[in-house]
Amino acid sequence: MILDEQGLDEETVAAGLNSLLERDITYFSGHPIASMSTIPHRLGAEVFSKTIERNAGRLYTFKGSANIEQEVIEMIGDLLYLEAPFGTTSSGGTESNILAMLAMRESKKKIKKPEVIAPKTVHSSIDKAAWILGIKLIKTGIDKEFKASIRPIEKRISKNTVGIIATAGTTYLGQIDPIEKIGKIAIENKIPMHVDAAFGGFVIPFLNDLGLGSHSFDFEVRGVTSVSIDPHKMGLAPIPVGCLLFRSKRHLKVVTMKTPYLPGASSKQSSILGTRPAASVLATWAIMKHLGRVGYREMVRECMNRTQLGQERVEDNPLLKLAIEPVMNILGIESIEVPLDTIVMEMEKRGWRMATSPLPPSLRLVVMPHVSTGAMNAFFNDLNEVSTTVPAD
Ligand code: 0PR
Repeated sequence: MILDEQGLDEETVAAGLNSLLERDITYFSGHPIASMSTIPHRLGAEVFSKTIERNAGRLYTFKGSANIEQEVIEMIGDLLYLEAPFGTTSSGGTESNILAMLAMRESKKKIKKPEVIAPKTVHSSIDKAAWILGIKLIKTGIDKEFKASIRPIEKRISKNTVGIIATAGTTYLGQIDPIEKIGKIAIENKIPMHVDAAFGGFVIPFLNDLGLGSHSFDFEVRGVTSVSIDPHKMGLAPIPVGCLLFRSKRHLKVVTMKTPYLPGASSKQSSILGTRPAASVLATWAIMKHLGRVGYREMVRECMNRTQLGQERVEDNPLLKLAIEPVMNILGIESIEVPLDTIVMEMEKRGWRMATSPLPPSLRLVVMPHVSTGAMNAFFNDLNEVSTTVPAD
């Protein structure tokens, strides 16, 4: 591909782009069934497209956007039981986790060989953060329900520990670690604790409301010092937008950089990115204002209804097995007869976009709002065919 000397007319460009984009499998097809993103809410998409030039890295110029970012932080604080939140929006769960671990390292600056303890089910962005920040990551064991075990965490605490991490809505199974018990350990040892609720943050509060769970996972738990939550997952916002909240101002302060040549609010940045879109943050504000708790609760209810349907379809097939009773809208499906790789290959041939998890070896199904009842049934009809070695007649 070359950069043409003479530009092409708009129609030719659009036609070329469209023919290349035909290879994308969009959420509208229902086929991506292992994605944590979804079709953004219409209102959010509209706000996004009208505000694409706003820069959340230049908050002195974009003062309105700055206020709106703060209101998003406050609304999310309200959702997560934190009256006076200190935080920042980010580009997503990875950036939020890097910042949370940076805060841990910086708030215990005297420790020269910092270590963070995390159960082995944490998302790969925690490994990435440890790598970038020069932190030693100590992975601890899990129980048979794939939740963090407590004893191994306690055992690995040392004079070098700068933080403990737990997950509320694990990537593989949507499992929730025992946050309260880990929070106690954090308090007893005066260690910061971060909860990665990138996926679960917009799910668990509504599961609790719906009587589909009773989980304390956020700032309600005293030992929790930071929580990350992604509007661009179950918050229905357009990519990219995450959010990281701290309980104390001090933790935000240690991840804030001053840029002396920029005026006012622009001189302070708590994100890793410099220039970054405000559009997805503004879209988040609009979606949260428009949906309210009732709107999100209904969305979670619908996703859980379809998760239940998936659970029943797995239970109806003796050659499939659920890794755990689903906690949220994620299903981990084990295959008893046919190897997972074969199933994936066969399902991909039928148009599905699949993902597998290593722990336990299973197919991963994330029942996002775009995964309709029709898509669920079509998926399980195909899965029934490929999960057996007996050919269909
Ligand atoms: N925390 C949890 C629990 C996650 O599941 C994810 C995303 C992140 C953090 C990172 O979020 P961002 O992608 O917004 O940075 N997990 C997604 C998934 O597993 C996407 C993903 C996958 C991201 C692999 C990074 C990656 O290396 O579907």
